[in-house]
Amino acid sequence: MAHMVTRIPITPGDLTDHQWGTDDILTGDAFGDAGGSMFEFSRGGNDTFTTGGSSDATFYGDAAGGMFDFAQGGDDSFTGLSFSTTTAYGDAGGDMSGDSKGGNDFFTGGVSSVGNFYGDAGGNMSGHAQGGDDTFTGGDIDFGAHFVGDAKSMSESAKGGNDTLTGGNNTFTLVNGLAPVNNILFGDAEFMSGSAKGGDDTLFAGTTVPGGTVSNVMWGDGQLSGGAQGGKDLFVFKDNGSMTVGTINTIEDFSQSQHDQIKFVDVADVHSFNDLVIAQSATDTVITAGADQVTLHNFTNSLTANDFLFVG
Ligand SMILES: [Ca+2]
Ligand SMILES: [Ca+2]
Ligand SMILES: [Ca+2]
Repeated sequence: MAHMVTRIPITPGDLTDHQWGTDDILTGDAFGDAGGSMFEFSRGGNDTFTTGGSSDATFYGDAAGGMFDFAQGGDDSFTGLSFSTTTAYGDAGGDMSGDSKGGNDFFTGGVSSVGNFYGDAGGNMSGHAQGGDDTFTGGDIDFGAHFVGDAKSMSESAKGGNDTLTGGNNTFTLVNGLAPVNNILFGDAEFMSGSAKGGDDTLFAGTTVPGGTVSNVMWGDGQLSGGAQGGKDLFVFKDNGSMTVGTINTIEDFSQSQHDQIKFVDVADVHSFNDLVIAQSATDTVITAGADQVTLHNFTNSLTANDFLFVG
């Protein structure tokens, strides 16, 4: 027997059964599909959130509440958002549990904003919840990006998606001049416990024009406890002409057993492992690559050529 699928316009309530949200184009504070939660076999539509503003704003790709049972988020796009503080959740503002699944969402930071973006859930992912493969681009963010690939926290058997996160760049703007841009990037979640498993994420450091400051704090996975496991993550430091990643870059959870790697792209005079200067400083390892520097926090193993990739 075929299930009755009904497309439901944006509702302030819940989506249940086989209800499926419509595909919408939205401006200002908004949720893409449900103001409540999503249950059973409900699905979110593929929504587009656009347009800037001046105050703070919050966006939910699918549900402002949680996603439970077999609920599935749509593939949503957040772009052109230029509020003072923009908070966006790719799928659910709250928790995801059961066999719920996040969609593959796209986030782009706007000028003069702080971006707090969560690829899937603003709360905890538990049960067998699965994050989507989300893409974050900081763009010319004025003060900083706080990007989390999947959820605020992950527990039980939740699994993170394979996400791509690019920090914001420090370019001169009328609002901020050249004040520091601070990026904090988590490939999966701020806290991971139980049997949670991180995805294979790619993190790009943000850059700055000469005379400016950018800092990049990068977590391939997040803070692990219990039996939680990290994925195979790639950390990319890419200079763009006179715009560089600078020296205030830290990788908080670099792991050789997880096969993490560090990639330098178009860094002047850096073409191979032999061009790096590697030194230990207390419990950290400091990698100097030309004019750029990356510090591996709480890492004192020997680095080898296998830990690095080079382009340019
Ligand atoms: Ca949606
Ligand atoms: Ca997502
Ligand atoms: Ca992830």
